[in-house]
This record gives sequence, C-alpha cells and structure tokens, in this order.
Amino acid sequence: MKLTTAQFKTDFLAEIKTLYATDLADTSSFGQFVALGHLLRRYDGPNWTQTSERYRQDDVKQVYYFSIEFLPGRLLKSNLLNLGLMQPVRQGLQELGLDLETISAAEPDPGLGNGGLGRLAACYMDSMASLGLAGNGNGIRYRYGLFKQVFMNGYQVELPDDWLRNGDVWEIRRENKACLVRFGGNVWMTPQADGSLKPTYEHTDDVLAVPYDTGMVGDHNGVTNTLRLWSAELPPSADQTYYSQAQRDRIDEITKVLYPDDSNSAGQALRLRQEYFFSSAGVQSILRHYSLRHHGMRELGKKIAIHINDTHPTLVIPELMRLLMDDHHCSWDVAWELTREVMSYTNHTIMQEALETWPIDMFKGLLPRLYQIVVEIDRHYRADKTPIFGEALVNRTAPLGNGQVRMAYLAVIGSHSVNGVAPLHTELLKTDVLRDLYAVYPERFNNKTNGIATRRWVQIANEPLANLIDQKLGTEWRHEPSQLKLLGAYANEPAFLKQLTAVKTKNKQALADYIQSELGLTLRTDAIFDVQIKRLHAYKRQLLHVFEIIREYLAIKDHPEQVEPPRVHIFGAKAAPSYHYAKSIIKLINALADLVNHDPDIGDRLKVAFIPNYGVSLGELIIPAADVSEQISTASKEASGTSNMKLMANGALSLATRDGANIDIIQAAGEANEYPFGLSAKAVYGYYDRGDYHAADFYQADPELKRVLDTLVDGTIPGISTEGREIYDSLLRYNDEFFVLADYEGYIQQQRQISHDFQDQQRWQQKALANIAAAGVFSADLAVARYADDIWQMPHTPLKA
Ligand code: GL4
Repeated sequence: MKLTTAQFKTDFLAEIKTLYATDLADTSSFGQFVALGHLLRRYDGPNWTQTSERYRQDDVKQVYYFSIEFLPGRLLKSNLLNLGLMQPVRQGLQELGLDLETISAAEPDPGLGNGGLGRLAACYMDSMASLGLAGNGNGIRYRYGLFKQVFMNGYQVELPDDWLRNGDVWEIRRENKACLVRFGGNVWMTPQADGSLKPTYEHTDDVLAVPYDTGMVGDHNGVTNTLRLWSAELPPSADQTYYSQAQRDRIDEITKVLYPDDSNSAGQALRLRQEYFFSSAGVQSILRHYSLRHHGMRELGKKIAIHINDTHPTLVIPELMRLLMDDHHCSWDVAWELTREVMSYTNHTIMQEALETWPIDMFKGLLPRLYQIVVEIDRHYRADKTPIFGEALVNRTAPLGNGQVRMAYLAVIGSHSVNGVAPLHTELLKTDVLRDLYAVYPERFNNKTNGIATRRWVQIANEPLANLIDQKLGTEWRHEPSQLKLLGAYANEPAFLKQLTAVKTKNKQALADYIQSELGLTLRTDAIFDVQIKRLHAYKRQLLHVFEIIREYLAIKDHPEQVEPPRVHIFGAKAAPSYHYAKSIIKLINALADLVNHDPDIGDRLKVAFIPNYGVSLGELIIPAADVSEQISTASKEASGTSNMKLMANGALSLATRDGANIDIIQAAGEANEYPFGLSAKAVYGYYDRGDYHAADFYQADPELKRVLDTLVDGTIPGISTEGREIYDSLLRYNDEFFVLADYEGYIQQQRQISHDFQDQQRWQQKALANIAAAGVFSADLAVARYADDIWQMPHTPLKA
C-alpha cells in the first residue's frame, strides 16, 4: 500500500490520542507498539475483508492447516515488511523522536509452540498468504505459552509465560462464530424414519469454542489470510450456577497451557481433550462455512483440503465422518470417500516416544461417539485389507491395537497423502517407522522437504545482509528467494567478500551487546561464533559440542603458547520440564561456562554463552551472528531441522551429520563449503541390526576422549557431581544410546579444520556466500507451492525455481 511519512505521522498521533487520551510524550514503548498495531490493522483491514470476500465469491478451494502449535514470532515488523510500510513508518517514527526497534522489542512474542514443528506452521502461514493461496490456520489460543526459562545456580527454572496479560493487538474475538464441543457422557444411535441412525447424547460436558482470528499478511500482494485459534469457555446459554467451580476449572484448563514437550507423548487425558477441542471446533467451522454456499457435500473434496500437521489433529478424520453422517445425511461410504479426499498428513518425527497412542478406555470415556466411528474405521480396514495383506500385518497397522488408539496409523489410513519432511526422513518412514502401512498404501507416501520464510529469517532478522544483497541483485530476490543463487557470481570479488565480513561483524556486535547486558559476559567479535540453538534433547547431542569445549579448554591450559582463533560457543535450548537428563546437560553447560569464562589462563580465547529463554525473537538475534551452525544429531533422528536452513541463509557454515535436511544442505551448497562428519543413518541402523556398538571401546582407544569424559567425574568442572556422574554413566554404563562417542573423532577433526579455515577470511566468506546463494532452495514459498501442487491440488502464483 502507498503511505507517505507525513500521513503516517498524522495517523499515528491520532491513534495515540484516541487510545490513551494523552500525548506521545506520556506513552511507553509498549503503548506505542499497541497504537502502531491498531493502526496497521486499520491499514490492512480492507485487504483482510476483501481477501475473504474474494475467496467466497470465486468459490476457490481452501486449505485448512491444523496444528496444535503455531510460533508466529512478533508480527509488527513482518506486517510492516509485507505491507511495504517499513520505510515510511521507520522514518515517521524517527521524525517523532521514536525508534522502530525499541517499539518492536516491546511486542510480546507468543510462545504457542515448542520448536521447529510450531515454527514451521507459522512460516507456512506466511508463505500461503504470500503465494495468494486460500490458506487458513487452525489451532489453540493457549492462555500461557511455552514456559519462560531462567537459570538459577545453573539449573533451568520454568516460569509461566503470561503473554496475554496486556491483551493481543492482532487478534479479533469472533464470538458469533463460536461452536460447542462435546465431551464424555453417553451416546446411543436411534433409527430414523428414513432408515438412517441418529445419535442421542446425555450427560455430556459441553464446552464453548470461541475463535480468535489473526490476519496473516501476504508479501506485497494485498492478500490477508486468517489464523484461527480457539479458546475454551463456558457455554453461554447454560445456567451458570449449574456449573460447579470444578467444572468451570475443567473447561478453563483445556486451553490454559501448551504442553511443554517437543517430542514426547505423555498420553494424558488433558492433551486428548485439547486435541479433540480444536479439531472438532475447526471442522465444525469449515462445514458451516462450506454449507453457506453449497448444497450437499458432493463438492467437498474440490473445495476443501484439511492438512494434519503431525498426529495431534488426527481426530479431524473421525470428526469429519461424524458430522457428515450425523448432521449431513451421508452414508458411511460417501463420508469415508470424502474424508480421504480432503485429508492429508505430515509426519514430523521417527522418535518412537513421540508417536501418539491413547488408551482405549480413556478415549471411549472422553469421546464416546468418536470411539464408535474409530471402531468402524478399524473394522472396515481389517475387512478390506486382511484378504490382501494377511492378519499379522493388519493387526500391526490397524487403528486399534494393544488396547490403544494409534493416531499415526489412523492418520495414514484416513488421508490420501502422507509426507515426511526431508528425503532421508521420508525414506525412513517407508522402510522403518511406517513400513507396514507403506506396503498397504505405497501411492500415498511422498516427501516435502521443509522450508523457511526468508522474509523473516533474512530480510527482517538480517537487514545489513539484505541491504548488501540488494546492492548486487536488486530487490527481486526478496520475493523470489531462488534468485539468491545469482550471488554466486560474486564469489571472486574480494571487496564484496570484505563487505560480507563487515555485515557478519556488525551482527556479532549486536549479539555481543545483548550477551554483555544479559549475562555480563564480554565477547570479541573476531572470535568464531559457534552456535547451537534448538531444544535440548539427547539425540540432538549438545553433549558432543560440550566435549569440544572441554577439549579446547584443556588444550589452552596444556599449551598456552599454541594460538588458535578465539571461539565463542553459543547455546540456546529449553528442556522439557520433566526431561531429567536434558536438564542435567543444561546444568553441565552452565557449570562449564562458569569454569571457562572465569579462568584467567583462558582470558578471551574461549567463552561459553548459554543464552536463557531461546525462542523466535532470540533466534532473530543469534542466527545472523553465527559463523558455525551446529547440526549434530545422530544420523536418522532429526526428521529435517529448520534452524540449519536459517543459519545457512545467514551465511553460517554447517558442522553437520548426514541427517535430516543437513544432507540436502550439504548437497545444495557443496561439500567443500560445509563440515560434514559422523556415522551415516545406514551405519547407525547397522549397529542396531548387529547389536555390536560398544561405547567403552571408543573411550579406551582414544586417550584424548578418555580425558575429556573423565572431567565429568574427576572434579575438573566444579558443581556437577551428580549430573557429571549421570551423564558419564549414560555413555559408558548404558552404552551411549545416541553414539556420541562413535562420532567424537570425526567431529573434533572438523572442529580443528574450522579453526584452521577461519583464519583465511576471504576463503571463509566465499564459503559463507555459497551457503547464502544456495539457501533459496529452502524457501518456505517453494515448499508450500509443492504442497499446493502435489497434495492440496490448489492453484497459486507461479514461482521461479
Ligand atoms: C520436528 C522435528 O524434530 C524437526 O526435525 C523438524 O524440522 C520439525 C518440522 O518438520 O518437526 N518434529 C517434532 S515432534 N518437533 C520438531 O521440531
């Protein structure tokens, strides 16, 4: 949209007056943020209305992306960017004596997700709008997001994330679109005059689902889509005195807090209630909207696609069946046909403990009508498939088995498409995790490698880099990230490579300033910034990174005369509150940081910064400052990873195992521009098959490794007597589940190589450039376009590949 600086200033001052009945000098940064938010919503209002209007009039196909997590990050700058208002607003604020950065920092960052899975959903929302796709998000409006992490004496402590305390400027409460979700009680089917069956319910617990909509602004295209998050409330018509406090609490509880576990299914009834709550509300609202314009359900598959982001929303399958049969007079066969046509499912993990199952008794008690339908799906599946695949395979893969409802199997059986998120991951789904279902439905399986919103992760997070790229390429790359490949032409331009170093140094300084003020730690910006940011999990192997730090520490102590480039090891990682081992590793990192950072022999040659409360906003600060991207999971365990892509796009070189999308990153940027190491997935499976991994052999064979490990238990690192022992035992007594010791040598070798290579800055920046230039391949726009083409069958703006 067009907006002059002068007009903006007038509008902004008027907004301040209207909202606060006072003048600018009397407002806080947060107050200014709220006013700006209101103003932007007003500017974008016509786009949002017209977008919905156009979708309705043109009767276009709509996709609904169901996800129990969305991590949108702060929206102020991303809305400014996509609306094309960054320049006049920044300028106008400056003329008013204000600073956009300060105001933006006052925006709460909604933590409605744990990590990669929730952030991916948010990147995809941005891309759907930017591609002009009729894409809708559907999720939960958690009253409290992922906990705020602080460290006390080196231990993680979790504090509540009260992100809604001062309200949310972006959301619109739409009480008129609320619907009822039923839990518990009894249900029986009564034959009707026409021969069909209708359910009768008694003693159900009804919950009102109220939607809150947030506009998802497209990139300079006038499109604003909707992210709809549901909140659980008391039904309005009910006589409120009838509800005991306990009943009210039970309703409140449903959308009160996000489960803080990234890849572990706790199997708790509250989680199942959350899952059904947003699945049911979402499907009801889809059908209500669809029925306004269509008679009968015949067209449903042509007009609606429902995407199941991991297994949490799988109940959309039986819920759609229920509504089609009970409310819309469809037969089982018609309903089933339509459901499969509409549904598609993405799997995001091969970790066994993340595969959701629900005890049948719990499921039946909480969702009696859905249970009847799942039983029927199970019966049909067994009847259809047993003659072809035999009873054993069918028993292993049916939706009901071992007293459990198996969500991943239900998702595969009820969808027309099942995808993994990187080629290796999809391969492992076919050959291992979902092998038997792959035998039944080979045509359903496909790969969709993850992508990232370069708008947020380069244009917003790294303005110095974006501006430098503009100088070389113009601005087309901003809308077509694949154009980044044209940067390759400047690989031999020393002046440009120097500019890249200057950009990196500037970003390192910004991060160093933050670390100085938060941790009181002084960093040198000529040090190698070696970054690992992701959830704390044993399979991600922060431990391997710790061992490198210990090795570097000992090397300086032993041979102070040997000079290596200085290093800063930067961590950001939350551990699930109940994940004891992960919390021990946090304590270890903090204890090691204490030791290293205060040792006068070490000085500024080696520093460790564990930045608390990692999330989207901190990611935007850390990622542009990274020289080295640690992507060191045990091969086969990380489904894709997305921080690997963000770091690459910002010119960090990957120190990476051949896991998830690391494989594709190494291929895209070229082996010579990354630091690959370690066991392949095949080698890992080889150890499993033969059962001949002996961690202790590695310990015995390598004196350096032995010395490093011994520091966990010999008092070298003060303050970790219990944690050190626990971790030491996990490796040697319990045989190192994630092959840390097997990969130690390869990892250390590449770390040495990095120290060597970093000294030739021109060569280093050439590699950084190769990474930036190749990163366009991982744009979320391209990923979403592939979903639209292959899975959702939806037309969109064509993209240059
Ligand atoms: C995850 C994977 O662990 C991660 O590799 C992937 O990038 C992400 C998005 O596809 O999904 N799966 C789960 S569970 N949490 C994740 O972050």
